[in-house]
Amino acid sequence: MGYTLAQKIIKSHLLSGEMTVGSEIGLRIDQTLTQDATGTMAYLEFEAMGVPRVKTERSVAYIDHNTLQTGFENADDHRFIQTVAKKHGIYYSRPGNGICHQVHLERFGIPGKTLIGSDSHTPTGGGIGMLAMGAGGLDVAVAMGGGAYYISMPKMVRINLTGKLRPWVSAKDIILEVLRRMTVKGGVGKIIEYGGEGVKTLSVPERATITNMGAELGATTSIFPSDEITRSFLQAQGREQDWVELLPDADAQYDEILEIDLSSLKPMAACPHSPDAVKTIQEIGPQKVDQVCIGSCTNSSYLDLMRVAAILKGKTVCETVSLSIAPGSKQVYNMLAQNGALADLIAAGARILECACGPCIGMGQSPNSKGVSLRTFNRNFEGRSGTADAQVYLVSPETAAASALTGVFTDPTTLGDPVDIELPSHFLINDNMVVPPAPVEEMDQVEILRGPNIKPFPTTEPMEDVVSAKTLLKVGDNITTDHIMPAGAKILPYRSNIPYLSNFCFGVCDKEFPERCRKEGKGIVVGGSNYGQGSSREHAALVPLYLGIKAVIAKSFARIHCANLANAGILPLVFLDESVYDRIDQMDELEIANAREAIANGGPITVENKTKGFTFQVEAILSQRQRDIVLAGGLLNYTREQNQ
Ligand code: MIC
Ligand code: SF4
Repeated sequence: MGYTLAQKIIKSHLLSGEMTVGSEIGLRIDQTLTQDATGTMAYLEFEAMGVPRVKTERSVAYIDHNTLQTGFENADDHRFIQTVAKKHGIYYSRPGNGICHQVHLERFGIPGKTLIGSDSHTPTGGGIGMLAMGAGGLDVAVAMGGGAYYISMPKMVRINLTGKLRPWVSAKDIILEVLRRMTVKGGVGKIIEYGGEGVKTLSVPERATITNMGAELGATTSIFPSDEITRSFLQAQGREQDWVELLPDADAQYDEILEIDLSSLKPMAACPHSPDAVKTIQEIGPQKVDQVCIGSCTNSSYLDLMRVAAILKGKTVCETVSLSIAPGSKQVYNMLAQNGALADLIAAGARILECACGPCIGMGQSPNSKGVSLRTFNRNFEGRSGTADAQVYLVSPETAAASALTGVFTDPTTLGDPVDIELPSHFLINDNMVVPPAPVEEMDQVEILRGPNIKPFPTTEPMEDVVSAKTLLKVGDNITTDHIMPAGAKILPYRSNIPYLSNFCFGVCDKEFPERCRKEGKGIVVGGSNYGQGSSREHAALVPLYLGIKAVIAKSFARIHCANLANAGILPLVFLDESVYDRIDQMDELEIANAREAIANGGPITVENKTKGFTFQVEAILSQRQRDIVLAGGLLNYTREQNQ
């Protein structure tokens, strides 16, 4: 039997385990990336491991999230990351150089290599045939130290693309269609491989839009073949030597197959507040729009912004709309400046932002009250924009630009003659904003500079014999890490200050939660299905840990968050009978007797609801290795134990 594309890369990087669906496999990691919002913590963890120099082929530290700098905190954290990078063998992409995923695709990604990043949109690298996955900061730290990255062997899904997109229909519409069909939990435990004749009609940036937003399916990752199109992209980036051909075997077996006829797709939008609430622009109708934001790691490539510039050229943004545009990288920005497209954007009235995540993570550009905001981003979770009652829709750059001009939802297919933009045969290459690490012989002299915002991360104790605590919060389905640990301009600067962050934990759901935790000293959270979807931020585990949360009992978990809970030493438990969820109320006291023994042995675990007087069963969806990690009180303790 032949192999799929992903299976081939897994096979060539397999350090432990069997490639059978659901069993834990350990992978050798060739490349890592971090961004600043998760990076500070990841490098503190890397330092705690005591490895002098990274053991990967390439590790890059990007600064792209926390670039508002409204106080000393961000600048201090950037300086910390810059000095850590210099000392320990990591390349440092300076603020202004662009969004990690866009820059990594342009300058560092290599087909057939493995990449993990402390950011859930790391699968963007699948656009050039990498096996690229989002992970918690601690897992990235371990990989930088030469350790394996563990996942459970995913199922393989093939999405067959046929036909060709009609003019004005975009790669964003393809991934919105996939989200519409599969939903935000449809990809959990799966790798999505794109194939079929339609693949040949998509450029690398278009493929990267699709693999990027595959994160919203909950998928382990998404991947495209590495073909002639990949080769010309790498050639245009001056990196043809990095190209290898990578195709699935003709007799590869897939667990699921989906067909999408590209020529049947229409411009679409994901409606508030979920990336899978997809409708066509025509179905939504000509509703009023208050704000349009173009950018983010999903849609900020040269191709995207050239199309936007062509639509805006010679026109004026509607007087009731605020349009902001953030180019994805310095390369894109510089090329637009050189060829005049930037002038067209400025002349039309666009507010040009620096090359960074910006509004996507609530760093500025929060919409007006109840404002309708059309964004080319990948997430529209409630409150993420910084305005609690904003209505955020996710759309293609073409739909965004067309709507910015009219002030209402506008289907770009009504714009008339298509704009035909080709990828350049040579991108502008200038890596002067990437600082290389110090040579080995000089690394000891590099001093690491720490600001007062950097606080030690929470320490943990080995798990107790009996886990007994009150249900301090009960939440519903699809709780995101933005609910658990919000981001945005007011909080994001404190990512290296867990005690301060704890004041905002679950703030979107229940402002009293942190206080309740402090009063009770320990607690359990009860959740619905797909608990912890979205970001890779390990703060969504470290902060609850700091607040005394011992276990989360949910109907199901998102992959990265589940691993982050285990790494932090918090028990992720799933109900064996989901209907029990309805019988538990906030403040019910739950107890697991013999918890250590039950975790060590595996299998069903009995929980007593002491308040209501009944018992029910749960299961820890953990590998043997993760059971040992939880028993040790988290991955750092476990690693220390292993090294003793
Ligand atoms: C996001 O898009 O939610 C983020 C901000 O990029 C996160 C990382 C973070 O929370 O720092 C992600 O996607 O992992
Ligand atoms: Fe940055 Fe937004 Fe991409 Fe996250 S999704 S990496 S915040 S641009």
